[in-house]
Amino acid sequence: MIDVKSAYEALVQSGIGLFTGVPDSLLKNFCAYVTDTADRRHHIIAANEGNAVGIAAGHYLATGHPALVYMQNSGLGNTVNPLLSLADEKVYSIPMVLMIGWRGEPGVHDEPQHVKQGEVTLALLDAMQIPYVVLERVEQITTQVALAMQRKAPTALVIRKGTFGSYKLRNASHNDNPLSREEALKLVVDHLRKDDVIVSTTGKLSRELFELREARHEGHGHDFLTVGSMGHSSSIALGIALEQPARRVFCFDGDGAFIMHTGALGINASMQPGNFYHVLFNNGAHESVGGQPTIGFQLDTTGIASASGYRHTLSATTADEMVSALQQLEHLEGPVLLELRVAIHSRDDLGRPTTTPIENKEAFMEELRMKS
Ligand SMILES: Cc1ncc(C[n+]2csc(CCOP(=O)(O)OP(=O)(O)O)c2C)c(N)n1
Repeated sequence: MIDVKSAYEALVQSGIGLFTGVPDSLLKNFCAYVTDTADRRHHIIAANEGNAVGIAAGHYLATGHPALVYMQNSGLGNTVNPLLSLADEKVYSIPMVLMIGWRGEPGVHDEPQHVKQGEVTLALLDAMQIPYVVLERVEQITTQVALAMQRKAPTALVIRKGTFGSYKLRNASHNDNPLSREEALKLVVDHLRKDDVIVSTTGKLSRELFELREARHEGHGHDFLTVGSMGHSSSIALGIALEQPARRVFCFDGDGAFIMHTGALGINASMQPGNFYHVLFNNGAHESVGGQPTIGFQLDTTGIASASGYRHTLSATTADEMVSALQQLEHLEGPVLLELRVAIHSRDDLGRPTTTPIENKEAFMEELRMKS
């Protein structure tokens, strides 16, 4: 086990000038240490992992120092283009070090969305010709930074579950919103019509929705749980809404996911689906992977939606405001964005879906067939 302080110090001493990335539960302790230790200008939680590669490239151009780009292996896909067409030796040859949380490592039990990603993580790095080590000793950090500088190209540190020792975040994000995400979710589900369908985002929101349906004995056929593919739920909902005009299609989004691919909003709006309702559960954090802050409350999310062309936007914080907004929704034609400002909280005993993604898809498609 590597102590996060030693890892951080090894990175800084070997010349890493900036930390940027998207948090991951396997990197939770490391990210917490960076949040508490690096100054605000030198730690940037990015919109998506490709965004972080861009920031790292800019940092190198301006300073000659490499940056560390941290991510879950799910985020590798978001980095492929800037790694190969910007940082690669055959283009601008820009050194940086990737720190990649290896979810779904073969032989280690993990959720379905991580299995294939885990199987191909090392092969993806091989295909991109990025030299990597699976981190076991702190000295490997120094070597990988030196290698990035010597090759003037990206190198990687692959992080297994349990690699880093524990660390408790001192500067944890906090907000004063009265309702938890799960309480707000219950209010929304209370206001749904029988035929409404939901596409819910990656992380604990989908797990809470699954448990709520179980508790209410309602089945899961109305819900598509986007267990992976963070940031794409509203696009999935758009694809459905356009083909199912007779029913309301909801996207239940998180702020981290919303920010990850905000361009999707303009595309959603450009099609003007009258049956499209985008509910953003904004807690200003990546709560599902450790509560690291997002820019959720610095952004005018309803302003972005209106400027993108959504027909109506609403924002609510208290239970009364949420109920009133949900009642208004009954009379509003989409596309609508409803922002629900919620606390950073989840239950310790929150379970995971007990059905497989394929079962979820089949039940959902069966429901869609009934009204198409
Ligand atoms: C491309 C990608 N990057 C990172 C992750 C890891 N991840 C899973 S859930 C999550 C946080 C989601 O935050 P948000 O949308 O704000 O929802 P919250 O958990 O706060 O409700 C992250 C970063 C991922 N699944 N996919």
